[in-house]
Amino acid sequence: MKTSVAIIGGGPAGLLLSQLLHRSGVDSVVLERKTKDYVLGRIRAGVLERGLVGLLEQAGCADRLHAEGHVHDGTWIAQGEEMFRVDFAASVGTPVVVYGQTEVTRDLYAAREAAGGRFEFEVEDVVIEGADGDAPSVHYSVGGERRRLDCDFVAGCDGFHGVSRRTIPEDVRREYEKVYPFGWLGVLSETPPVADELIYANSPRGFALCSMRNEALSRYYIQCPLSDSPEDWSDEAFWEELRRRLPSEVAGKLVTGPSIEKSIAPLRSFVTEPMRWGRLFLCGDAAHIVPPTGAKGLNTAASDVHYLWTGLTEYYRDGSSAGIDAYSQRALARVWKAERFSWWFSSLMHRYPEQTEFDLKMQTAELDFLRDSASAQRAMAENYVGLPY
Ligand code: RFL
Ligand code: PHB
Repeated sequence: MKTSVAIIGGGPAGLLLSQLLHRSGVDSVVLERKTKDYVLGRIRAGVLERGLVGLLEQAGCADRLHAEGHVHDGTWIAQGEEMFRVDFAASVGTPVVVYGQTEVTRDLYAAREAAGGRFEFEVEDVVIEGADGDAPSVHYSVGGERRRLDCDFVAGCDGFHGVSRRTIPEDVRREYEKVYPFGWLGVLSETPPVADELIYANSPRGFALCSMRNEALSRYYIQCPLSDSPEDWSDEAFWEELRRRLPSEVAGKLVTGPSIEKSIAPLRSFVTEPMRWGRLFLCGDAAHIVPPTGAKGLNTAASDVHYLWTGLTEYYRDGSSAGIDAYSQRALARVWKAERFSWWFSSLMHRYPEQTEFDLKMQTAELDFLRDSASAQRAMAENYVGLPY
């Protein structure tokens, strides 16, 4: 098989890139390790920046997002029994949209299928060859049969555990990592959300987040030790702990019900540099991970896709390599700012095992400053709604 861009990974980054390239007249093939149903079953991000919404519009995949997504003009921050609101609309004039990653992925698959996009599912033993030369190829097995895809470029959109990043030689690659000493236990339930907007809560018992997917579907998280597993938490124990971490006024309104998904995600900050090696480009979680506080994971994958899509379009349309040559530097410049914001917001909201009395005072002072200062709120809002591409 032959194509212009071989895309490894059929998650949101790979699908969005494939669809945008298609709209620019550039051919691609998406290779995915799992089945489509498996990919659509993963419950992940829920908050979309304006940049991602704009890309989905350009991809021709935003109709359902506009019909069913919820525009949020602000968010609540709880500090023990107190709550204050950061008003995105008043601070920076831009909202965010609450629409699940699962739905984004579903819309992208539908668009690729309608356009006759080429996929290979359940691919195994993927090997990228010749990325440092002029004629790369991707080799993989499907149902025990070895196949070969020749291409001009390879886009490594295969997430944190994929093969693309590891294809870059170790002496070229530099990795930066911070592992946090806790995880997030997340629950999805068919109950009405406790509030119209998200609530990020800093409590003496640890962090909690009240989020949602729609009027009838809620997503809640609590900080938990890394040694916990979802089976350790009955639904009752989860709801009880969540209530204890929220201001009592909010806790009193919480509608509980059976969980339809329950999982624990560890928190990590990670960046690999560079994001390009020859004709191989890393995109999204394959190149970087952020802790979910601030909802930057999916949105940062989207900004990578923007830089790579525009670079490849310039290459095929104008014969210019300027955009692809600048890709790694442009993407990383924005990635590091998202890393900083996610690290800052995580540090502000969680309880750390080694936290001293002084550290706790610093957290309180920082939260007080955010509550009282219009410029601090503006800085937070600017980052939360997404820095420009
Ligand atoms: P994905 O979504 O991981 O997709 C990568 C795809 O590549 C496939 N793959 C391979 N395909 C072919 N060959 C191989 N060798 C392959 N190896 C892997 C995988 O099956 C998968 O389909 O990465 P992408 O597209 O870069 O998208 C990034 C986002 O998914 C990610 O940043 C966010 O979901 C992160 N994240 C969250 N972000 C938020 O903003 N808010 C959240 O609440 C949130 N929750 C989460 C998350 C990530 C999680 N992970 C990675 C475990 C919760 C979890 C559990
Ligand atoms: C979610 O709804 O899953 C969500 C929202 C905001 C975050 C993280 C996760 O910061």
